[in-house]
Amino acid sequence: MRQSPLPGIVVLISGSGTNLQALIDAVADGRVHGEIRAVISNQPEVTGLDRARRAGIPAQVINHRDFSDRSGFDQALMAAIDRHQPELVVLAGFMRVLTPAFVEHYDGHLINIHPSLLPDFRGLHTHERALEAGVQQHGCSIHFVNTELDGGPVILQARVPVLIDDTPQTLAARVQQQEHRAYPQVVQWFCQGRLTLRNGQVWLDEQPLQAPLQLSGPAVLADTH
Ligand code: NHR
Ligand code: GAR
Repeated sequence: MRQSPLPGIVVLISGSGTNLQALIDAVADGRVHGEIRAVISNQPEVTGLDRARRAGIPAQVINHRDFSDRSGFDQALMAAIDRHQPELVVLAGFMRVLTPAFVEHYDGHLINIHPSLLPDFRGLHTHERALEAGVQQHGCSIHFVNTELDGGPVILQARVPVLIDDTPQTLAARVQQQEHRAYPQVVQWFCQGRLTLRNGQVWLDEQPLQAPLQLSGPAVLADTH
């Protein structure tokens, strides 16, 4: 029997693309019922572009340095994305702040993974700041993007302990293992039509979330990225 077309996904990256790889792997082994139609990077020659090409996904660079202002870059990005008519746009280590025009264009169809337990440590250098603050727990948050930077409604968080001898690098690696579990789960909920944004609130399975969901349980397989 012919299946209905899979929901289309466009992934925006700026770097190594390990979250992209987690999504590619999840699509390949049937944990995400979606189709990654394109990967777009604002940085040329990053590893994430190779990951896309290796998976047979169209990979494109739109270099923000080629534009004189943010709105010109965002307009070009929107045109490139809309060619693929995606249901979902996924920010996966994407490092450029997006204009309100961009965010509003994809309202309810744009998600980000941020390396902290929001609302703590919005912005950049989150692992350094978590260590400086002396928190005992850290982690990642997946949220719908709105015009408030890292301030959109949170869908799912995953927590890790902070260890006494952690460096920003060791802490980042522990957080990223959880990112690679959490992001495919959220993308799958969206692809299944179970996850929506309504009037600024996250809904899962026809229920509004009263608080962010928490990913629990140990990773079953060692993370190999
Ligand atoms: N755009 C909007 N409107 N809202 C959000 O919540 C966004 C966003 C764009 C990206 C990711 C975010 C993160 O998870 C994200 C969330 C980049 C910066 C930043 O300051 C801040 C937050 C995030 C991403 N970028 C610098 C800039 O001038 C450039 C830094 C660099 O190139 O290294 O855009 O943390
Ligand atoms: C991830 O840890 C992600 O949470 C973070 O960058 C890393 C990207 O890794 N995102 C941000 O800092 C956004 N400002 P990846 O390219 O290997 O997926």
